[in-house]
Amino acid sequence: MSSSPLATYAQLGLRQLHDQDPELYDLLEREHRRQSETLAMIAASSVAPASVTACEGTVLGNVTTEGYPGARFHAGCEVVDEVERLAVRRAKAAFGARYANVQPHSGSTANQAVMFSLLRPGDVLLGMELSAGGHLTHGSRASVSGNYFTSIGYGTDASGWIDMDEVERLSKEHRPRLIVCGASAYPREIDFVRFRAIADEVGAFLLADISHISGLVAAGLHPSPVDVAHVTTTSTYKQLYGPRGGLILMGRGADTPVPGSRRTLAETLQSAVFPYVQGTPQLQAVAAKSRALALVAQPAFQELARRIVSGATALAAALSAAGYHVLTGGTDNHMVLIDVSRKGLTGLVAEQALESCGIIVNKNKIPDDPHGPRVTSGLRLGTNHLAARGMDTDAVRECAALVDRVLSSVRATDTRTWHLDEPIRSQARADVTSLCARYPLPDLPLEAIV
Ligand code: DSN
Repeated sequence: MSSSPLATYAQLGLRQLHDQDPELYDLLEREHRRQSETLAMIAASSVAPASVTACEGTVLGNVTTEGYPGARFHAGCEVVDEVERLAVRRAKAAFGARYANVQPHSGSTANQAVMFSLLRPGDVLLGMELSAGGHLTHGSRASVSGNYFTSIGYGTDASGWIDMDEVERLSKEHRPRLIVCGASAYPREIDFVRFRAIADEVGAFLLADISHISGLVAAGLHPSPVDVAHVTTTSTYKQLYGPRGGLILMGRGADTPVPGSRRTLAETLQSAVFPYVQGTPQLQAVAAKSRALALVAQPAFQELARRIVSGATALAAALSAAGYHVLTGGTDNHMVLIDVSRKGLTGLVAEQALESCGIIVNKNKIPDDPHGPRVTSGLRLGTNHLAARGMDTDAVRECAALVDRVLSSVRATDTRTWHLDEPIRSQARADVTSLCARYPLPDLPLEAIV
């Protein structure tokens, strides 16, 4: 293997980078070290195994083509056709889907393909408000989805639970053509069945964007929307531990006729990705998705998924016991949302103080938040990384204690500035470094290759 053309090419690339471009090589090394030595608790990310990342550095990236396997617009595709067919088979197997499209460059592009093929400009789209935990692409005014379509937003109640009665009321009032469920900041199970019943009642399509919870769905730890929604989308770099990219999936909905056309949903979505919103696929990313999906099918992934959920449950309980207001009172998935305003902090101050100690989280808006998205009153924490490090619930409780130690010690001087005594900061940083060393990321240092 070490002298195969593939391995030689990968090693040569790193060696050339090291020798010929030390400035860039050093930056890559620094980032490698930063990820190893900090506690990432960003709910929207994970860590791709080295074999996934290796696929992205291969010569598949040199193949320019358009179309799908067996129907390309360029020659030279006999190998990449097999790569893409394998990825499609693995995506269908991982989610029990009848249809899978592995070409979307991201979850956002996957959502665009669905929206731009099923809606006309001005059609009504009902999605979760960004400020309530939805996603930019679900109809936010800041995104194309909230400008080309007439976007209506549903939210949560004051405790943070999706208000399904509001979803039903808004659906009956505005008669959307598409309802979007799925969130980027929501710690509870999503009731796909009720969403579908509402969609059917008003004649809407239902799109489930499971980007945040797709690993739990694949592992059977969250109900699957694949046979419930008309279309399901996900990004591949969050809970699938894959590369940057997206997937479109369909179960029973695949054969649904699209009103006003002679095509099924599967046929419509196939041409929505190419040629409607994308051109050349990134075949190196398709290979990396395929590798990640193979890992999702292994028993070890079930164990990882269980650790994600038990870790988040332990994190929510520990923070709650330490006096934090945990939205919805807990979590069903990988995510915990806390209100830091009751500790006299903004989300921005809490995020920055934690980062100075090597704990990486993100500020997040909470219901009725008086602050904008760059300040906020909340924090979003997640356990995808902690689970990948092999942390059990005791180790997660150590993380919670570190978070609490920093947030109890930092003093906000206003909404954006703060002070943390240096001895407290440096002790917390040292404790984070030692926790990271006890639970190392499963990776391969660059030095071992060069
Ligand atoms: N959707 C954004 C988030 O949840 O943070 C990025 O993936």
